[in-house]
Amino acid sequence: MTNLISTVEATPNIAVIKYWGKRDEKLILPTNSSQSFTMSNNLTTRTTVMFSEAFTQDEAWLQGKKLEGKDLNEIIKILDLARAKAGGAKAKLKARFVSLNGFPTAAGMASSAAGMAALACAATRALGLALDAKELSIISRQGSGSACRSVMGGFVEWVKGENADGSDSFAVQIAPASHWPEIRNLICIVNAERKKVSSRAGMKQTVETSALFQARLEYLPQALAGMRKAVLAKDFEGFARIAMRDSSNMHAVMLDTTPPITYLNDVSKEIMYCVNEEINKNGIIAGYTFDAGPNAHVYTLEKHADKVRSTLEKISGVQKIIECRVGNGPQYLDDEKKHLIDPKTAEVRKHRFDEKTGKIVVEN
Ligand code: 2P0
Repeated sequence: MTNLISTVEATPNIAVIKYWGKRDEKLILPTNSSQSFTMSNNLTTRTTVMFSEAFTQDEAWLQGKKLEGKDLNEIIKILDLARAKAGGAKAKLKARFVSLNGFPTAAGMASSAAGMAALACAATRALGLALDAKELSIISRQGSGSACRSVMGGFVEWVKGENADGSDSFAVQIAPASHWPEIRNLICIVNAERKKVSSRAGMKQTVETSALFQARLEYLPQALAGMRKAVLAKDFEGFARIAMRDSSNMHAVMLDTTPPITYLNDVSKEIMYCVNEEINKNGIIAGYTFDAGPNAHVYTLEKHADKVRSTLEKISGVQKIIECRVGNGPQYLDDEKKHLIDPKTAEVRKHRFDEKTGKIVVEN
C-alpha cells in the first residue's frame, strides 16, 4: 500500500436561508433545511491527507500549527468515518492531515465549512474510495453542519432529513454555478476578530431558550420554497428580499436567546441601511446576509457590482471588500507538487499563503 495520499481544495459557502439549531448534537442534524451558494476559489482551503502503515498515530496541522486535544479529535472523527467506509486493512491505517487557508486572515471568514468538506473529500479519496456527493455530504456534515453544503458547487440545499441516524440529512445541488454566473458576493469586512460566542454553543442556547425560535421554524418552509423558486427563475429581486429577511429572522432569534447573542455591530447596521435606503432606492439590486459575525455578504449582479461596491466602500468602518462568484465545489489536485505532505518521505512540506499573489506556496 503506497501513496495513499490526496489533496483537495474546497471553498466556503454562504447561506441565504440559514442553519441555526440542531436536533442532534452528536450526528449534527439540523432543526431546519438551509440553502447556500458555494463560493469561488479566490477563497479556498487546501487540505492534504496521507495514510500510511508507518504512522503510529493520527496527526494534524492547521495553519502550520499542530493540533491537540479537542481540535485533533474533530479531525479524527472524520478520519474514522472514512476508515470505516474503506474497511479491511485500510481501516487500521493512521493518517497525517495538513490544511491551510488560501485567503487572508483578515477576511474574517469561517473556514470550518471549507476545511471539513476538503477533509472528507481528501480522506476518502486517499483511501481509494470514490464516494458520491451524498455520501461525502453525510461525512462532512458530522465535522461541521455547514460543511455538508461545500462538497458541491452552485446553489445547494441541505435537506434536514427526518431519520434519527442522519441517513437522509445531506446536501443536494439545486442549480450548478453555470445556472446564474452573474451572481456576485461582495464580502464587506468590518471586523476580522474571532467571534465571542461560537456558532455551536450559540445555536444550542437558541434552541433551549428562544421563544421566537418556534415561529422561525414555522416560517422557514415558505422561505425555502420561495428562495428555491427565485434562484431557479433567476429572479434577483425575490432572491434578495428573501435572503435579507432570513438573515434578520436568524439574528432576531439570536437576540431572543438567553443570554442574548449579538453578532451584528453598528457598521453591520449601517450596511443594512445603506442597502435598503440608498442602493435599493430605485429597485432591488443588492441583498445582504450576515452569518455568526458582523461582516456583510452583499449579493448583487455583475452589472451592478461596481456601483454597489463603490457605495459600500464609502461606509466608515468597512475595512475591505472581497468579491466572490459562485464556485464549482471541491477540486482534487493530482499534481504531486501541490501536496502539503511529501508523498515519499511523509514529512509535512514547508507551505504558506502569499497574501500578495493570493497563492498557496509549497516549498521542497
Ligand atoms: C449557516 N452558520 O447556515 C449558518 C448561518 C452560521 C450562521 O452554519 O456546530 O460551523 O459545526 O454544525 O456549521 C455555522 O455553524 O456549526 C453556520 P456546527 P457551523 O451557514
